[in-house]
Amino acid sequence: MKKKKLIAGNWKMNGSLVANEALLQALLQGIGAPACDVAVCVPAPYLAQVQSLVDGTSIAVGAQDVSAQPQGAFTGEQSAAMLKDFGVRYVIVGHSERRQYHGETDELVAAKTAAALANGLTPIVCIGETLAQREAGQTEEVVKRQLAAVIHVNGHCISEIVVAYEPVWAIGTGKTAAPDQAQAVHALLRAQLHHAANEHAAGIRILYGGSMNASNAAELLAQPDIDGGLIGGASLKAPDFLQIIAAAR
Ligand code: 3PY
Repeated sequence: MKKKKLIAGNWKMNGSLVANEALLQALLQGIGAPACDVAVCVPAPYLAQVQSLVDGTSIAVGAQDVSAQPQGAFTGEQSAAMLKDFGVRYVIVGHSERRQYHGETDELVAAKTAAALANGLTPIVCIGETLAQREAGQTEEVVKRQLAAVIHVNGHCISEIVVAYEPVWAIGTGKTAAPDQAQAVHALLRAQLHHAANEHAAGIRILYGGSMNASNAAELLAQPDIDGGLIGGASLKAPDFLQIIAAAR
């Protein structure tokens, strides 16, 4: 089954009111009628600004994290319901930078995924192995464990999530998985989803992330099990992001 691809920008902790407006204006001028779904996952303080700039366009808004809790004494956190209030459609969950710098475990990532789904947000669940794990031959074991944690989120159909395979060694390093290396992991994940969710598995989008850019996107996106990209640095440059969007058909 051919799925519509998803290209999602992960702005990380970058941007300003002025820079966001210039970037989005350039994107909206160049985007035309994209063949894929497009989203920008922006820092929380800019959700309202970005939502008002892209409202009614082909660009959807995403957040970069969500609390697993519904409300209460959790200083600094944002609930899924709050994100929904701002017109947010997607939320990145379990990015390796959160796993690494904030100690997020598979269990917490699963709880955040459940909170997002319960509030009608689409979680983009990130999984991926470190360089040490790849070199120790543990890639399959690691990504399968991370995916298994979110497959059986209570009461929700797995087809409502997006998976992003982001090898940690390719994040912010300029290194990218070769297309066949990435495809091999995507095929494993697809098989795992098929086993767990069979009739829904074919509809689940598995994105590749980790230094996808304007020069390597077309080859990565041509792989049979790569259904889009989660784009870091290249999503901050309008011409590059537009080129990646154009490659996703
Ligand atoms: C990257 O491309 O480096 C990312 O981390 C995307 O999420």
